[in-house]
Amino acid sequence: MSNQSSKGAILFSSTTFTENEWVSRIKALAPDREIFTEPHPSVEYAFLWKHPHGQLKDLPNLKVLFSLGAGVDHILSDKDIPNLPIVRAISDNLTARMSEFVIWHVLDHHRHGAFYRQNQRDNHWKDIGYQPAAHQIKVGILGLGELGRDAALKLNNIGFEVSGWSQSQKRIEHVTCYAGRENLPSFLSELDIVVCLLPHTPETENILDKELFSHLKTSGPLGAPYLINAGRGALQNEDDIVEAINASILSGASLDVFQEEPLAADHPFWQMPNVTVTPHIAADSDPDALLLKIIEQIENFEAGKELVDLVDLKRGY
Ligand code: NDP
Ligand code: OXD
Repeated sequence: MSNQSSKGAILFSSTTFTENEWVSRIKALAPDREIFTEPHPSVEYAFLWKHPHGQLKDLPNLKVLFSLGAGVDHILSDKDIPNLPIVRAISDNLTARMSEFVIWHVLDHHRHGAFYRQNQRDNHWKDIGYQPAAHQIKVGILGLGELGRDAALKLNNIGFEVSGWSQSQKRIEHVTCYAGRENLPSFLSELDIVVCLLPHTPETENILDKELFSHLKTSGPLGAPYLINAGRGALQNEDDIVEAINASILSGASLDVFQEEPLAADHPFWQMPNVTVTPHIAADSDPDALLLKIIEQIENFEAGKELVDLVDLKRGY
């Protein structure tokens, strides 16, 4: 697994990514570095996606932790992480993939995809009646960071009326921006489609619950609003989502992330006709694009430059 070198060694650690595939990609991009898949005292950089917790605590030469995803909850939930800079994945490739996912599902709800798929299964030629245009549909994005902002701009380009909500006030052309908990109810009260692209932090955990749904309007051009969550499963109260759909508080949902992944085979979501389940693939992006950026960062760091895309440990994202 290793080749001799004086350049900083890398630890690749993941409980879910295919080790051989990732290690061979890292080797190809950083042929002059040792690569370990188990903790080793010479390791200087850790590439992490859901690593076994506790593994990083006694590595004397470790300098930087790199998340192989945009989210860093998988690192920060390890009580034994050393106090070192954490760099998260930000790449145009990943951002573009997420926007594809969001647009796919917004359009599916806007154009009543679940209704027409069911009619096809029933050999039933029937239209929905009046089909509103994109400009009549209000899409709101929880989270206006790297991913939310790009999705907002692209949805606006298609013609949707777009708003967004974040911690700090944003200014984005053609997008109505709300900030702070106190403005969450008024943001929600207008929406036909709610898209969640928040990180998982203590403040956002379980935010998609019945209290939040109580601020949604009860009807609009699509009927009750739809929910799309591609942030994290820990953001959603799954019982409340099932209940809200059964009570027609939500018309349906597209869910890419779950409290427990993989989603249990007996979870009600699988059988709900107006719920689309995808297996955490929303921003399934090119590993080489992510790795190339990380290796470049390491080279720059070793040349004395500042790290970029750092996690703010106080905010937790
Ligand atoms: P960013 O850190 O760039 O953006 C996060 C956004 O959420 C910011 O606008 C931030 O506000 C806002 N936010 C955070 N906490 C709060 C809060 N308490 N109240 C209001 N707004 C809040 O993250 P990304 O856009 O890069 O990624 C977002 C998340 O998407 C990731 O953390 C990850 O969980 C998820 N993800 C999922 C993927 C998938 O395949 N399903 C793939 C990639 C990411 P502010 O701007 O003011 O700081
Ligand atoms: C990520 C993810 O955070 O894939 O990048 O969920």
